[in-house]
Amino acid sequence: MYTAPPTRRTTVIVGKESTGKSELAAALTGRSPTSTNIRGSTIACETYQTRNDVFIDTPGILFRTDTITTRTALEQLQTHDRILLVVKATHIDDDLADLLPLVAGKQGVVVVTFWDKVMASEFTQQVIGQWAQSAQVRFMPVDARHLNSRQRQQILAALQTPTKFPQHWQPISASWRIEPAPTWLEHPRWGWLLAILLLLLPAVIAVVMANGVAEVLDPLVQAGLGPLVAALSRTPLLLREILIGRYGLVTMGPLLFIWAVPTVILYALFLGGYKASGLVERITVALHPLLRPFGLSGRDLVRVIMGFGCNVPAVISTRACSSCSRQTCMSAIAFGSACSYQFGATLGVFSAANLPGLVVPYLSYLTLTTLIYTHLVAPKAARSLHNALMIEQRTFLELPRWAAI
Ligand SMILES: Nc1nc2c(ncn2[C@@H]2O[C@H](COP(=O)(O)OP(=O)(O)OP(=O)(O)O)[C@@H](O)[C@H]2O)c(=O)[nH]1
Ligand SMILES: [Mg+2]
Repeated sequence: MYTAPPTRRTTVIVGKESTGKSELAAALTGRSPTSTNIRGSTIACETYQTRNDVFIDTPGILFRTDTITTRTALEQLQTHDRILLVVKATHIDDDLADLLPLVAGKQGVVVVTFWDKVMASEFTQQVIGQWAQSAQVRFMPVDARHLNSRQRQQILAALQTPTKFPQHWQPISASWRIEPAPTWLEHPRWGWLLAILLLLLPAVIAVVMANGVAEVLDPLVQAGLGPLVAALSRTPLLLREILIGRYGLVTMGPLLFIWAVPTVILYALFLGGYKASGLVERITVALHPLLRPFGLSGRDLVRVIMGFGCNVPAVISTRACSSCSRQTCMSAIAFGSACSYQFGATLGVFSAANLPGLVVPYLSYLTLTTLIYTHLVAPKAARSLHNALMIEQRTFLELPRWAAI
C-alpha cells in the first residue's frame, strides 16, 4: 500500500563563517548538497534533504562587513522559524552575544562545534549545562568533522521538539577564548615574505612536477600521432596547414594538453590542500596590510588566485567579499587571472621553449600590473587606512583531509 511521505521539517542552519555548518549539514543528513560548495565556503544557500528533514545550510554570517552572502543568510532567518544555531566553542562568548539576538523568539537548538579544541573538562561541561538550564535551550557540543551516531540522533531528536531562543538572556561568560597558535606567518617583519613564498610555491612545484610528466608523455604522444600525421599529409594545402602545420590542431593540440593539463590539475590540488588546511586564510591575513593600498583584502586575493583554477567559481564566490571591494576583486580576476587555461598554457609554452625559469618574471609582471590596475579602479574609501570592513580572523591549521581537497 502506498504511504505518502511525511511532511518534511525545514531547519535553517546559521552561524558565523567557517564554524562547521556545512560539515554538520552533511553529517546530519549523510548527503551532499544539491548545489556546489566552492572551495569550502558556502556562497549560496544549499539544501540537504532526508525523508523527514530539509536542512538549509546558509553562508556564514560575517560581522563588521557587508557581503551578499551575509544578506542571504539573514533572509533565510526571516523566512523560517526552526533554527540550528552553530557557535564555535573557541569563541563561544562572542558568537552567543552576536548571534542570539538574531534568532531570539525563533525555535531551535544550539550546536557548539570545534569542541575538540576545548578541554572537555568538568568545568566546560558545567558551563554548557548552566546555559542550557538558564536559557531553556539545548546546547550540543560536538566535533562537526566526526559526528558520531549518538550525537546525530540527539541533535535530530532535539530538533523534533525545539525550544524558543530567549529574548533577553545574558549567558554567564565562559571565560575561555582559544586563538589559533601563531606561526611564522604572523611574524611582524617577515610574515608577508613567507606568505608570498608560500603562494608562489604551488606554482613552482606544479610546473616542475607537471613538466616531468609531460617530458615523458610528449615523445610517446608524438610517436602515436605519427601515422595520423602521415595520413593527413595528403590533404589539400590549407586543410593540411590547419591540421598538421607547425601549429596545427593535430600536431600542436594534443601537446598543449600534455604540457598544460598536469599543471592545471596539480595547481588545483595544491590550492585545495592550502584551503582545506586553513593555510590560505593564514596567508591572506599575513598579506592583508600589503593589499589594502590597492583596495583589496586577503579574502579578495584568494578569489583572484582561484581564478587561475577557474574564473567562473572565482567570480561567483566574490559574493562573500565585502561590497566595498567586490567590484575591484572581480576586475582583478578579469585582468590578472582571466582564464583557467592562461596559467597552464603559458607555463606549458615556457617549458616547451626550455625556459621554465620565466615563470618568475611572468608572475611578477602579472602581479605588478594587476596591482597597478586595481589601485586605479578601487574606490578611495576601500583603500583608506580606516577601512576595517575587510579584516580577517586567524583560522586553525590542520592536516588537509583528502575528502575536503
Ligand atoms: N577542529 C574542527 N574543525 C572543524 C569543525 N567543524 C568544521 N571544521 C573545519 O572547519 C572548516 C570549515 O568548515 P565548514 O563546514 O566548511 O564551515 P562553514 O560554517 O560551512 O563555512 P562557511 O560556509 O564558509 O560559512 C573545515 O576545514 C572543517 O573541516 C570542528 O568541530 N572541529
Ligand atoms: Mg558552509
